[in-house]
Amino acid sequence: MAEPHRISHDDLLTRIETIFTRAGVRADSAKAVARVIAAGERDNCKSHGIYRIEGCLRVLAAGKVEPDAVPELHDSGTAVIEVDARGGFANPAFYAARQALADRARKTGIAALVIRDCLHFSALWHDVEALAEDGLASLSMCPSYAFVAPAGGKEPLLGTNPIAFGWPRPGAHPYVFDFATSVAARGEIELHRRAGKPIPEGWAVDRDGQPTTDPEVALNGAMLTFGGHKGSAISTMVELLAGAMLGEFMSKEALDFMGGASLLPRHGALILALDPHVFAARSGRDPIAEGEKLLTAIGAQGARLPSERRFAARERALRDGIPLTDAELAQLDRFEAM
Ligand code: NDP
Ligand code: PYC
Repeated sequence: MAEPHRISHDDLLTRIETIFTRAGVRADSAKAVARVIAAGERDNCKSHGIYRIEGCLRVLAAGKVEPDAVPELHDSGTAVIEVDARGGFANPAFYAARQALADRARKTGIAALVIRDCLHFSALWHDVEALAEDGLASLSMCPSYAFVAPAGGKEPLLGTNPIAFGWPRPGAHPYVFDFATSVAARGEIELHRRAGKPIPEGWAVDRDGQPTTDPEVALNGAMLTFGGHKGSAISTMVELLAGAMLGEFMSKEALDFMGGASLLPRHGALILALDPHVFAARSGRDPIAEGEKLLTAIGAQGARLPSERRFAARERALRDGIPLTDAELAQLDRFEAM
C-alpha cells in the first residue's frame, strides 16, 4: 500500500481555516470550526475530521447556517448561562462562553451552558477536554437528526445523540469518553458507504425493520441504539434535556426544519460543568486523587481507558504529521479552489 501523505497539524488547521473564510465564514468562527475539524484528523477521528468540510459547505451554500453570526452571551449570574449561536456554528458559541461557564462552576460547584440555535456537526470530546483543562468535570450532550429507531420500534425518531464526559487528571490526559448513543455515528456509516464496505451487523435495520449490513440501505432505514433499551433510554434523555428542556429542537424537528438529511442539523446543546473540589470540600478528601485510584486500577488490569487511542494518535500526528490519503488531499485542494 502507498505511504500516506503527511501534513503538520498547523498546516492542516490553516488550510481548513482558509476554506471556511473563503466560503464567507467570519474569521473567528472559521478558526473555531477549523480547530475541531483539524483536531479530529489529528486524533484519527475520521467521522468528524475533514470529511465534515463538505457537509458544512453544503449547509453554507444552502443558506441554512449564518456565516457571520456573532454568538451572544446571556449571563444573569445564575447557574444557567446561555449563549445564542444565532444560527451559526456551535463551536464559536462554546468558545465564547467557555470562560464564563468555568468561572461559574468554580464559584457555585455546578453550572450549565445552554447553546441555542447552532449548527452542530462536530465531536463533543473537544469541549469536555477543554473544560478538563480548566480543572472541571463535565457532561455534554445534544440531539441531532431523527435517524435512529427507539428499542422495539423501527421508525427513525431519535437522533444519534452524542454524550461526552470529561474528568481532569493531574499531569495526564483527562479521562474522556464521547460517543453516539446509536451503535455507531452516522458519519461512520457514510464512510463505509463511500469505501464500498459493508457495515457490521447490529448497526441498522432496513425500512421494514430487518437487519442490514448494506450502508446505503442503513442510511435509508433506521440506525439502532447501543445497548438495546439502555441506549434507547439514554438517547431519549438527551432529547428531553438538550431538546425539550431547552425549548430547542428535538431530532425529529431538526430534521423537518432542514427539510431532509442532506444538510447538517440545527438545534441546541447542553453542557454541565462541575468543580469536583467544591463537591468534595466538606469530605476532607481530594476528589482528583480519589479518582486517580480508580483510573490507575483500570489501567493496571490491562484495560484501556476511553480516548487512549485518540491521545496516542495525537502524539504520533504531532511527531510525524497527520496521515492523509490522496483522496483527502485532493478534497482539500478542491475546497480551497472553490
Ligand atoms: P466510538 O465508538 O468511535 O468511540 C466511543 C468512545 O469509546 C471513545 O471515547 C473511544 O475512545 C472509546 N472506546 C472505543 N473503544 C474502546 C475500548 N475498547 N475501550 C475503551 N474505550 C473505547 O464513537 P462513536 O462512533 O459512537 O462517535 C464518534 C463521534 O461522533 C463522537 O466524537 C461523537 O461526539 C460524534 N457524534 C456527533 C454527533 C453530533 O450531532 N454532533 C452525533 C453523533 C456522534 P477512542 O477515541 O480513544 O477510541
Ligand atoms: O455522525 O451521527 C453523526 C453526526 C450527526 C451530526 C453530526 N455528526
